[in-house]
Amino acid sequence: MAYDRRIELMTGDITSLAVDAIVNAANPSLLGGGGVDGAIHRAAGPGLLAECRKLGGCKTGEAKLTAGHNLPARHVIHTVGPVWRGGSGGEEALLALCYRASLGLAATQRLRSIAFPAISTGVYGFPRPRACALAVDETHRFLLKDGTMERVIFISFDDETEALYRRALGLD
Ligand code: AR6
Repeated sequence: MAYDRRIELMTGDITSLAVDAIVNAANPSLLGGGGVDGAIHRAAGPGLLAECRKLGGCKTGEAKLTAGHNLPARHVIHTVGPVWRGGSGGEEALLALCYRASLGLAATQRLRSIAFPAISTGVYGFPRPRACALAVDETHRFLLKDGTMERVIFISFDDETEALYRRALGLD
């Protein structure tokens, strides 16, 4: 299958991207943590935490929007991926929901560019090949019926993850 040219791959730090929204792989408290969540809060500054405190948390598979504060990105979409517990607890469906909820929220806000980290593949332990394939599938499904989004970036922190995205897009 030919991949949608609105999809781009990058390697690096998501906090450096000047896009309409970067997606945060958060936890249900939305009050910060390690990994990409910690990096986003550090770069955004204390205003992000203050705004997050007012949101009342976020359930697994859901997404909430804040401003980007000191980030070059205009907004942050906070989503909570599933913790991997072997795969029989609906983890795949929940991770798919994260992508659907984040893209849906971006579309309702008329955002045109969005960047995703590999949600759940760090501390939460979701197997990377499956997570990358699922991210690509859900995004393709969304883009088929969306006329607003211009760029969906999958940003990897390491070369192996980028290779997994390339495979999922049929680029290798
Ligand atoms: N830019 C892009 N990707 C990154 C960055 C960055 N600056 N930093 C890490 N990654 P993780 P999770 C990649 O652990 O598995 C937090 O404590 C990383 O290599 O950040 O969803 C939250 O508060 C990995 O591929 O998120 C939660 O408690 C991916 O981002 C928990 O971790 C996700 O790794 C969420 O765990």
